[in-house]
Amino acid sequence: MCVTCGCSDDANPTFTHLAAHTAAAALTHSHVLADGQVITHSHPQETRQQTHEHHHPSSHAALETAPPPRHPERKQSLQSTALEINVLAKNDLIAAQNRGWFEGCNVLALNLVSSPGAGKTTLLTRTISDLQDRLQFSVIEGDQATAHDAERIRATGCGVVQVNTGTGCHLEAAMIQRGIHSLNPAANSVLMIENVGNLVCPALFDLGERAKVAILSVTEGDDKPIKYPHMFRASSLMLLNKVDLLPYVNFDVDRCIAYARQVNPDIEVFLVSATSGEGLDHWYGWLLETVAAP
Ligand SMILES: Nc1nc2c(ncn2[C@@H]2O[C@H](COP(=O)(O)OP(=O)(O)OP(=O)(O)O)[C@@H](O)[C@H]2O)c(=O)[nH]1
Ligand SMILES: [Mg+2]
Repeated sequence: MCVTCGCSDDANPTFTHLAAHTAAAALTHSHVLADGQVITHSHPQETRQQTHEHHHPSSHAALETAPPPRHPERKQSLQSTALEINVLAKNDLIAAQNRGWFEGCNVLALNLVSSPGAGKTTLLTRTISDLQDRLQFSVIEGDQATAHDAERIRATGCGVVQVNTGTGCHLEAAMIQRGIHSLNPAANSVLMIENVGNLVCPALFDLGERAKVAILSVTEGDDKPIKYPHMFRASSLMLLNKVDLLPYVNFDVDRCIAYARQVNPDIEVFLVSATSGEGLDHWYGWLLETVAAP
């Protein structure tokens, strides 16, 4: 469940490891139990159209067996708040496990966040192509549907797992844990995680990454950092992308940077164009420095 919008109550994530060309667990889905536990399993005999009943063990049996409350709405709201807290706590626990694994293997994991279409995949494919002689990359791609982005990453020769979140609007730590098992990133490599395009909910979910990198494109408006402050506060770096389009759009770069620093005084900012290549040296320099400074 997403504590911001509740979008993934019925999420049905699927994982596709393109390197192996298999739709792993195509019918696999996850349930969040009342105590925040996430259960992932599959029904091999079942088609997506069929409905089915689940009887999962719950350590929060009291929630299921309690008599009807006197004030059902208030009770429901309290239960929902408790569930949200548990979901985040569970996520944070798995994120800590992921972080420990990354640190143990000296893998730099970065969480790329932006609104849809800001240029995450374009920036990734360019970065991988330009730096593949110096760094080893693998990628976890998050999208609600399709493997389009994973196909683009695979064309660079890089190992990639596509996570389709179904109704979910963000990646969660458990999905990254599963992606790691499938990809098995090499020691001393870089794992790029492209989150689902959304400037709201991914800010809440720690994946175990070293840093969040926010990508904002100049076609989105210069006020986004102050309108969506949580994302820019949570990010170490903002890449202002599509600067090749600045002559054609009404976008005040200085105002945008001032807004970003207003919500996060420490945020670093680079102006880049993933298509023309302008400014990418700064991003590559940051990446190489971050790899070198565990
Ligand atoms: N002009 C220009 N276009 C860009 C730039 N970067 C990306 N684009 C274009 O923007 C569109 C979206 O790019 P993507 O890389 O798919 O964006 P994304 O953030 O991965 O999108 P989602 O995964 O759907 O959220 C594509 O048409 C890209 O060619 C850029 O620097 N300049
Ligand atoms: Mg993309």
